[in-house]
Amino acid sequence: MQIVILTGAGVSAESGLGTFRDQGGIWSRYRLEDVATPEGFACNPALVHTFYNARRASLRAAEPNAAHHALAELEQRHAGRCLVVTQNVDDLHTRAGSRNVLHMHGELQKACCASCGNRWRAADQMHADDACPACGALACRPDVVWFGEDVRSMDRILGSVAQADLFVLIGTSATVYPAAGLMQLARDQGAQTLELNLEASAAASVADRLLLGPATEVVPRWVAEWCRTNGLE
Ligand code: BV8
Repeated sequence: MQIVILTGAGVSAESGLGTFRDQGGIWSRYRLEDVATPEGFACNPALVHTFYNARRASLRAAEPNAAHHALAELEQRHAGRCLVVTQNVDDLHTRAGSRNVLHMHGELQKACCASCGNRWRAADQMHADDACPACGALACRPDVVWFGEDVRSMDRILGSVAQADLFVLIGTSATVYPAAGLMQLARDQGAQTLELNLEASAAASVADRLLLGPATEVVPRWVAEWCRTNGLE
């Protein structure tokens, strides 16, 4: 049984990391166009670095929550047939112990050079006049995917979705593509579909089953139920 799990900001909400579109979310405090597009970065790199420096600081103070740990435990028990595809740029799935994780929108803890493509672990604070450690260009940026940029590992994601027997959507509003279309794709290719969310996402009509509640409650409960049902005590 191949399981593909798509997570969004809701899985990290109870770790204290903000979501984007909820009441008081990140997009109510920053204009997406200013801080999450290449155009915004070209126009004001200092503002974009300030935005991501603040998010890196929040991440340093955050710990994985019961939802991250439950998904890591599921991967352990269901050896090698469980993939987490996350829209999140935080590293909480990995820090909880998940090994099979694809960051389709990049990683906050990494930096890259827009000139030579070099990648390295980001400093806590990045600045517009940082020089690339490899080529020296003043073209350092957070290693995240902005709007209008191609998402990462899409071939691997599509291959896994095509093989999925079960697709689980957790803590995402399903409003950003191509992530938002993955549950429909999985269903079209024969997978069972499940949504675990605080509120029903825009893709909820595609879910065979919908469990509403905070991730730290519904995710561990579902993992325990799934393991019991599949003889993985
Ligand atoms: C691309 C950067 C090809 C990193 C992000 C017109 C129509 C359709 C599509 C498009 C269009 N015009 C352009 C597009 C494509 C565009 C897009 O989809 N735009 C949208 C806005 C319409 N997509 C792209 O550009 C993507 N690239 O398509 O490339 C291309 C090339 C050229 C031109 C066009 C296309 C790139 C998308 C990646 C953008 N980068 N972030 C960062 O800073 O983080 S996206 C951003 O939104 C984050 O990555 C975030 O992960 C993502 C999705 O948000 P969610 O995770 O869902 O968070 P949200 O706040 O929305 O929802 C929270 C959820 O959690 C809710 O459901 C809530 O109920 C739940 N929740 C809250 N608390 C809890 C909880 N659940 C459980 N427990 C709780 N306690």
